[in-house]
Amino acid sequence: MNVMTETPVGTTIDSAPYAWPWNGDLRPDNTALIIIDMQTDFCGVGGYVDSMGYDISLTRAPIQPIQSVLKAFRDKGYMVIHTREGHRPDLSDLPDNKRWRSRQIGAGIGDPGPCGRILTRGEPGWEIIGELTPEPGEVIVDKPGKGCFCATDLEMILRLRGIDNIVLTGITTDVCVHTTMREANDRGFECVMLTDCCAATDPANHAAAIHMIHMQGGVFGATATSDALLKVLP
Ligand code: C5J
Repeated sequence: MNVMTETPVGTTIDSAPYAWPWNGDLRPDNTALIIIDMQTDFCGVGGYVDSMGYDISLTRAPIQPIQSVLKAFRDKGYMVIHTREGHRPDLSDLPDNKRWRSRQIGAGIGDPGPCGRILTRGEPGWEIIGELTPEPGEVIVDKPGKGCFCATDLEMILRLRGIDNIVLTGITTDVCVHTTMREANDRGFECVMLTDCCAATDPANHAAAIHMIHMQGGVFGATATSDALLKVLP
């Protein structure tokens, strides 16, 4: 029988292009929620995304669905990880080309803005938004890049906790979430992206990012809605 058509024993969710996780092994002990870059710089007034002229109502739309997933994961004892994109105040971890590009669009990383220095650690804009404030005991990963595994200790933290499955939420679907999903998939983690818990600065890019995941039988994993996950979360 084709592996894709086998029904795994255990718990799976209504996801595409296959019932996730692939082996039905979905438990609090082996599954982590990652909430990516829900910072004022990405979804607050005067932050990086706002300064670039993009519509922050798009990047704010996932806040409420993420809150629901976060509550369920906390209540059931799952691992929760938050990430923040940002650079050291001395900008020693900011590549010149990244800074140059951000200045081309009027939101220079490290430059002063309405929420402090843009995408700079310790500044108000870099903080995680109040609606999704991490609780004591939850891991916070600071990253200088788009992917959460690049130049961070995330992989070590996941391996030490015995995590196999990763539930991806946050912003933006096509940049930091997608990059992280690809990095995690290459490391052997089983990933699902919750479509209503992610957003892009362009809805077409959000849709395209989902479509890419569905290729090749789930080339990076699967996608689902938060409702589909919450309905069966053990
Ligand atoms: C971007 C992110 N888009 N969190 N960062 O620059 O996706």
